[in-house]
Amino acid sequence: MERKDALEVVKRQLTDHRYTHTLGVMETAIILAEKYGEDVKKVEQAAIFHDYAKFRNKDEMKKIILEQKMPQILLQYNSELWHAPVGAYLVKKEVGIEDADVLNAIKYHTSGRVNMSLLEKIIYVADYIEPGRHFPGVEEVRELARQELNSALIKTLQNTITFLLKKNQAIYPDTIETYNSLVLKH
Ligand code: DGI
Ligand code: FE
Ligand code: FE
Ligand code: FE
Repeated sequence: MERKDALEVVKRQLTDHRYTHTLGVMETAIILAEKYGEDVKKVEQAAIFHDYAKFRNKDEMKKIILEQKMPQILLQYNSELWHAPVGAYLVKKEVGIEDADVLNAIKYHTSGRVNMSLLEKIIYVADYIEPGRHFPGVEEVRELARQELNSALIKTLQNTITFLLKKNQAIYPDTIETYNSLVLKH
């Protein structure tokens, strides 16, 4: 699918603010793809569709998680986590995207997972550092991303986990396991 058509499809699913975020993720992810040697068209597609399900209602997402036999543990955690696996499912079903790596980059863009592919890492980091993001510490991650992708990924996970802890939120197991696996490997 051409970039223009893909953007038109996703725009209908998103608010203006979230669409602008999506353009930022696309731009950032392409820069990372060129730097780290990933397929630019795949990265572009994953970035465009990563938040496809962000505004689906919770009951619809819950039904999909139940019916598609996704990890039921998701339902115990913040519903903010649901749009990633549900998005991968819907992008395949409604848009016809079949590339497994692209679908996994969408599926794991919120939690991460152990042994992420290069494409998955690029989308995860780009989502955090795109130009529209203004989290405390984001500039440090932008600098790390210019040097070494795994360091940027670890810092993103650290910041996210710290943010969740401060808000008294539960940490999803994949998030912790992703962090641990990277720190132990590094
Ligand atoms: O969809 P975006 O806002 O672009 O970003 P995202 O999909 O990376 O994250 C969405 C939200 O999910 C964000 O507010 C933080 C939250 N989140 C990420 N990891 C975890 C989490 N929430 C919980 N409870 N546990 C996690 O491990
Ligand atoms: Fe998201
Ligand atoms: Fe993210
Ligand atoms: Fe996003």
